Amino acid sequence: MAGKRTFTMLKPDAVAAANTGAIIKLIEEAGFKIIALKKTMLTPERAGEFYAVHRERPFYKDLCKYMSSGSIVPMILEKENAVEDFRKLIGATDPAKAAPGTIRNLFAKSIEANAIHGSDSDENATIEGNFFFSNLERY
Ligand code: 3AN
Repeated sequence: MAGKRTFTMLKPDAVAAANTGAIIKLIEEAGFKIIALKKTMLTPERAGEFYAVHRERPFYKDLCKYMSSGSIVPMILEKENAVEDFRKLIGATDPAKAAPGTIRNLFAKSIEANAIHGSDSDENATIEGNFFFSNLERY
């Protein structure tokens, strides 16, 4: 499945602002098929595990606190060239730098509360998808 799937997660700011439906509409209109989806919440410990690569960064502690502050919507998506195309659809990490029309440009509140996550490689898409979903061979 290399290159065909990516992982995304609507963050607490987007879910709390009732933007779940609007963002999913943009994702589907861009040609991504939803393979798996759920609404759930992370504990600070689970958020820390998910963002372990950022352990040494100054924003790590706040990020874990923020990511466990409300509901999230993790999803696995399918499309040709999924990882790269999805990163284009969501825009830059900092919403002030996100291109017009991208999901972060439209919905993100700040560099931390930036509405949505998108995997940065095929390898991480698999790891992150497996973090939230099991039995993916059935999807
Ligand atoms: P992206 O989500 O665009 O791949 P990463 O992987 O560099 O960006 O960062 C992961 C998450 O950490 C971001 N989505 C954002 O919530 C948070 N983050 C990144 N950089 C900063 C920063 N300078 N200050 C606060 N939070 C940040």
